Amino acid sequence: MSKKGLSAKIASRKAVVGIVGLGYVGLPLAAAFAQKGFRVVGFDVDAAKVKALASGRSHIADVSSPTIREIVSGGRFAPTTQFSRLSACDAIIICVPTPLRKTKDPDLTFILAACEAIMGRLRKGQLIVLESTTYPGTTREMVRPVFEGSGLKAGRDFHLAFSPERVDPGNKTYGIENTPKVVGGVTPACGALAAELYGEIVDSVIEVSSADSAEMVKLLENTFRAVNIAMVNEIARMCHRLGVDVWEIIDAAKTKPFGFMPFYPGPGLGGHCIPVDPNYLAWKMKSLNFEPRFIDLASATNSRMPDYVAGRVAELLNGMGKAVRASRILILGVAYKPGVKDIRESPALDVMKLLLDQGARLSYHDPFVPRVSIEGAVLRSAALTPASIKRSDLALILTAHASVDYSRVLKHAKMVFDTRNAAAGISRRNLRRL
Ligand code: SAJ
Repeated sequence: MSKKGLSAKIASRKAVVGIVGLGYVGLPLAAAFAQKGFRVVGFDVDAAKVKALASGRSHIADVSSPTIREIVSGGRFAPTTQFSRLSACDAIIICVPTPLRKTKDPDLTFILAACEAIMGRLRKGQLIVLESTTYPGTTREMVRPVFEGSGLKAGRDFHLAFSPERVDPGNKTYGIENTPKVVGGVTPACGALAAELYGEIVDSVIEVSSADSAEMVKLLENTFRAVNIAMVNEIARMCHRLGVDVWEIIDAAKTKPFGFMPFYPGPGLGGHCIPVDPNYLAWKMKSLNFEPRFIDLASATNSRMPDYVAGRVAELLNGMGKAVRASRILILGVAYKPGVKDIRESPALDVMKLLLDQGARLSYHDPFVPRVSIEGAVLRSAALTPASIKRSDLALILTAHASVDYSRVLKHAKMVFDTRNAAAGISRRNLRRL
């Protein structure tokens, strides 16, 4: 099929869209295309996930099971593990994970596996888009050669682009439709076609000049966050040393109506985006003999926060005539950010490990996380009762879930160390803040 032919199928929403990877990025994307009238084939290697989706059950909080039931029963969404069906897709969007190896190097095995699956079914006229966050050059240097190994040429026989995912799990304000979508092709024609495809489901498409540029846009967005979070974590340590309240400082600074954007200190950097994405850029730059000093400094600064928090806890306990060893510490919040159950890279786990290593007796309460395993021990979220609060020598707030009653914690606790300003506005003699 020619570019014109695919363009027409996109415009008439008759194009069959394949989504490879049905996680927090792929499944909402599949639902968005299906709800706009496209036929979508969702590919995943996890047969259990596929089976559940086929029976109308969603495993992603941002896509409801009724939505899945509706698009599956309406014949708009077909979840499958049969990658042979890729040949029937006119457009294929790759939404697989891009984690880091233990060595902090990029792990592109999932992208490679997806490309190899597509490679075997690549045919003239298809549009392939990579959404997985990766270093600049991946689409052009790695993905394109894999596909051109078929003898087909990008920009002539098939089309290839990159478009960074901007899914923010749990965000009730911004979803796929109203979040501008950046797109860049390995050729201008590729970029234009990808822009047409996304233009059918999002309000605004931002086309940039190349796939490399689109890859870099995403890394700028998330490196911006990692560096600013690191900076404010260092400011917090400065403020403590200076005897001023960092939360008061930030609240006053953010009254500046221009030229300032607040970030907040905490026990460290969690999640599967912000601690990971900047390392993809750092890795690429080091391969070009360029020293990514801001990224390295931010990573070191953020990684040091769990130790800093554990040190402050020890100081507070010492002030109460106690050692960390044998002290009962009630942890409030283990998820990586408020309102989510995700504990990936959560700094709370690092703090808990440090305190356990010093002999503390930990309990925790997190309404979103029923159990965690730390150092081989399984801890279960305890009910937050006056008794459980009173029993602790210190309550340590690490994630500020909105559903927790912090004034109640302060009422019954001997001491509260609040690393998230969860108890903002409450001043009590037994409250200390980061
Ligand atoms: N954090 C701080 N201080 C801050 C902001 C965040 O310590 O001022 C910590 C959080 O507690 C968390 C980590 O940083 O542990 C990451 O938090 P995040 O707010 O960046 O949330 P994420 O990881 O879910 O990031 C996602 C990203 N979305 C995409 O990559 C598509 C990010 O670009 C979004 O800006 C972010 O959501 C968001 O704004 O919610």
